[in-house]
Amino acid sequence: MPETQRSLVLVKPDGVARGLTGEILRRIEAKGYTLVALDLLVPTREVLAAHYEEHQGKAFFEPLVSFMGSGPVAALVIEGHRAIEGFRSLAGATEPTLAAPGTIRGDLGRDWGLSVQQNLVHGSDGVESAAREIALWFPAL
Ligand code: IDP
Ligand code: MG
Repeated sequence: MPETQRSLVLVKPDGVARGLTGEILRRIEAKGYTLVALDLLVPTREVLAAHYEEHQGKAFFEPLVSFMGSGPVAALVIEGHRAIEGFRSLAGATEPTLAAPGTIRGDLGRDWGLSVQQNLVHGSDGVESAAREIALWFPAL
């Protein structure tokens, strides 16, 4: 029986600032996933520190939290069979230089030589992280 999954997706501040929100949403919808929730907000440090708790202590943690709080982010919840894995596939590899052409990061992103990779999107990486992240960003869901 198909198991519907939900994933938390963020269009990061670089994606919103570059006017790529619509293009990224278009790719998600064209793939066939359903939008369940959508918000545009500047996230607080508290939310970002919790969101990226697995990366605390790493060299890029502070630059990452600073970058993610530098402007509006489009936060969304998407839904579909295997949507968690499917969005990670749409997004491509973390490093935009290595991300395959055809992916969001591969087609639209590049390395800017900064201390944190500005790679346009976040997507939950598993069922447990998706549940945790959706509760963090959309407590009403
Ligand atoms: P992911 O977003 O592909 O899941 P993670 O390893 O969870 O990648 O890292 C979270 C975010 O932190 C990345 O999307 C990227 O913006 C940034 N990042 C990860 N690793 C590095 C690094 O080695 N140098 C600079 N920034 C990094
Ligand atoms: Mg990750």
